[in-house]
Amino acid sequence: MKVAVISGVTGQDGSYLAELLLSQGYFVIGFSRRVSVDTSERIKHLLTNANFQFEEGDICDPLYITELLTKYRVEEFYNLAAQSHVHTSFSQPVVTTEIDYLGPLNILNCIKSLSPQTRFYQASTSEMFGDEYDVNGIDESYQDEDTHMNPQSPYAIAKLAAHHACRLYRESYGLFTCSGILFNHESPRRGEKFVTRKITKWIGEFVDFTENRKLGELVPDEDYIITKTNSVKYPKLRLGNLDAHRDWGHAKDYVRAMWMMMQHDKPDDYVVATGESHTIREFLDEAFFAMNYDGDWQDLVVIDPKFYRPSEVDYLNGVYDKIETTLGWEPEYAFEDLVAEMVEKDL
Ligand code: GDR
Repeated sequence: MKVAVISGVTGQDGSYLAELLLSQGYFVIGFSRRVSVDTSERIKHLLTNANFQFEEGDICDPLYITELLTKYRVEEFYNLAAQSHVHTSFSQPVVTTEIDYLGPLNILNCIKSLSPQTRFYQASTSEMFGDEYDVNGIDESYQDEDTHMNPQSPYAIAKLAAHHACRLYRESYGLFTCSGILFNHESPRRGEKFVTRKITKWIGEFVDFTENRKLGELVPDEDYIITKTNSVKYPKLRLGNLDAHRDWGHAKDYVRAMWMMMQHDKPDDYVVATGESHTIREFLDEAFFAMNYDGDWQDLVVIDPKFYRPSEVDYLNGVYDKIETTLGWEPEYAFEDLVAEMVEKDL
């Protein structure tokens, strides 16, 4: 039985990947770092599976990784653990660098010394492109594996360092290392601080609160949604920059891409994206459409400078030709279906 390790198994991607690997007959060891609250919500249904082992461990701890690699014959190691919130990385740059760069570097060193046959997957990100893009013959902007990278946050800088470490250990020591340059990927399991889930969760709670009461005409107010009859008073949805473009895919599609990279005979780096870019405004259009709201969502949303970042990534639109040609991967979920699924789950 193949043994796979997933760091950050309690996250959105970790939980979907664990399900996929178990369905493929793997023995899966998933770990995440100890915190005082229960974070196992997304993997609760896997805890009774005899082929799934959940542990507490930290990617930055050489002893833990050493013991893992000596105790088990690990064939595939997926590093999904990260401080993954871009905005947070501006206020916690050092911790972000420790987790997002020194963590994978620690794993690579342990693999190199103790278990060089172990295949390693690194969760790289479209944030590494920062403000860079290329332009094609029909004037469309895009990013692919050859686009120059100019990271715009401490998070992206740490991820880019790890991306290069991964390539270096492949080229210098012959390790099987792959980096997936994943564009934004969402699902009903997405963390509540990321913009898509923040929106759909707010919609779910708002609908619950109003209990089908028709809003009708609203009293103008900066912070609250107030109906003329006063039957509803509810805090507005507070968001930052609505004009950034993101290429949003479904996390389920993206963990399949991770696994496919690790099955190929040659390790490499791949962009994983949908090739479709939307603004946050367009996500809001689609989400309020899915909830059947008949008014103007702008009456329910307030722009709060608190959610603006010191530096923004304005435009992301990935070309996934390389992974499609080499591995036969393509996304199955359309943008509209993704938003509808997220809204439906939160309703
Ligand atoms: P991102 O995801 O930074 O792209 O990174 P996020 O959902 O946080 O932001 C997307 C865009 O929405 C704008 N925005 C807001 N974002 C948040 N979180 N909260 C808000 O209230 C808000 N209002 C507007 C942001 O400014 C941004 O432009 C995600 C993470 O999962 C990374 O870990 C991963 O590497 C990349 O996707 C690919």
